[in-house]
Amino acid sequence: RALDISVVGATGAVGTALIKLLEKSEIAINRLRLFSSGSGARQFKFRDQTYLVEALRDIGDIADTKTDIAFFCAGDDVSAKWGAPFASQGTLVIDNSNSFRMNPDVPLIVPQVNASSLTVRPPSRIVANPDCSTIQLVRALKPLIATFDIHQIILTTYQAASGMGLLGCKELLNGAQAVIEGSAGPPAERFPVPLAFNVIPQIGEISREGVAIEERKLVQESRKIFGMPHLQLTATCVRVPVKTGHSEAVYVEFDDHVRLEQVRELLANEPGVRLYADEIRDGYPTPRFLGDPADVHVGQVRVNPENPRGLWMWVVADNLQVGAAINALLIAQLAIANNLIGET
Ligand code: 11C
Repeated sequence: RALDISVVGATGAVGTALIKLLEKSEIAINRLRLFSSGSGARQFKFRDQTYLVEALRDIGDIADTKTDIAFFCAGDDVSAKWGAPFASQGTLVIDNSNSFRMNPDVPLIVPQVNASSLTVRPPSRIVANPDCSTIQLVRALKPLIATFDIHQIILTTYQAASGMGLLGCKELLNGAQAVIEGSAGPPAERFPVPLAFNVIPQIGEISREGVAIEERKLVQESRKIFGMPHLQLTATCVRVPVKTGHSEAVYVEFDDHVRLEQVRELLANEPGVRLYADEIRDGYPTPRFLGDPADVHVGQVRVNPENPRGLWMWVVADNLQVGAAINALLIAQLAIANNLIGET
């Protein structure tokens, strides 16, 4: 049957990407509702109809929000305030924020990796979409974790400005323009210091132990998705002046010697992973010149010459697509296929 669907955060970077994907998807949609945490009042054309964006603050009766699925793409505060009330109406909430990911009643899903964790209706009626850096990491690691015993994983991320939404992109572009024109540029607002022509080793607040929120998310979310609470993983997360596309330098240390050809074969056969097999002939992925935005792009796969148990790889993906909108849509399709939508 055709579904009623809402998108909360419809005017943001992920919301607009998701609306485009929904429009092209095979999901039959009866009614679309678009909400914004701002003033609303914008219009979207969707499958030949025009929809007006409604302001969340104008919701009178929460029962009026009931749809089959609500995608939340408006950030932590909006999800924390509205996610549970929407879910309490029987709506399946697919939440893109950090508000519910570690809640034991909320499955944290990357359909290519742990679809088996979404076979029954979650008691909370909320399913969480992981952080963008986690999604591309676990999709590249999946065939390796399924095949080998892992000693530890150490990674550094190189994350794009659009991880901070449209305002993050705007701040980068305005800052770059100002520097080119010879001025110091505006003070940083979305980032800890100006990002243009710079590199910032901090994403999110830093704890007393010195770990930034983004670094903690990568560890906790990967452990939950793989169902491996003791997986040894540590990360340094860095913001770079790239508009879209997160990159990760990932070092995997196995328990035993690793054979490069076997790893390459596993990655090449992993659906949704595009392996750049040979750096000299095939090159390597870079965020600005990425191919299919639905793929996780992996290059520079090489064994550490100093340690035959160690392997490096370079993992790049579109943080708004693979890292958010596409994963949310795949979660919806999985929930629909598993009959988790509706009253029964
Ligand atoms: C960034 N990964 O690149 C963050 C954005 O918890 O979904 C995603 C925030 C989240 O800034």
